Amino acid sequence: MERTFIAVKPDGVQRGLCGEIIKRFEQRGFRLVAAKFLQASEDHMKKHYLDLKDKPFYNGLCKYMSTGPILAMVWEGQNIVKLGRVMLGETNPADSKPGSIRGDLCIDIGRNIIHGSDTLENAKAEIDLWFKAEELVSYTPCAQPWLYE
Ligand code: D4T
Repeated sequence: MERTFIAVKPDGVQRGLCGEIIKRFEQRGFRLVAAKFLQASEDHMKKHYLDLKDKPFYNGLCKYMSTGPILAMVWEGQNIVKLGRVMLGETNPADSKPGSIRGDLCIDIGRNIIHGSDTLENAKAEIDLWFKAEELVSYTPCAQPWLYE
């Protein structure tokens, strides 16, 4: 089992898309392990997006991400880092296929509503940045044998 960090960005929260996004992960069969609703500081977002620090959009992105609430979550499941990214679609919603979250629900790259970890290593680092170990809940969902062979 893998874990990934998924966040509904301020635009997704303001547009009332938290429920739709949670629904998609639940219906796929993934398990919610942790969630918190918060307004992140610009410094926190600078840590989160540190690998993009040389990009021209870095400062604006970090500032924007701190302007409103975020729904931060950890989801668990087999191969979830890769499958989560497929569910999200491409970074640019214009390149995202219908059926993906970005392909169905947004238009602009700077307002692409959701973040998902892109590698297992980044998922671990992002989960550590956003959550304390005791905030992650372990349990066995009753559907487990109906999801996995
Ligand atoms: P996140 O990290 O938000 O899930 O997005 P991605 O993993 O899909 O893409 P990314 O790290 O390259 O970009 C992070 C974030 O920056 C915004 N962005 C990106 C932007 O405003 N302008 C741009 O040109 C790019 C490439 C969108 C996502």
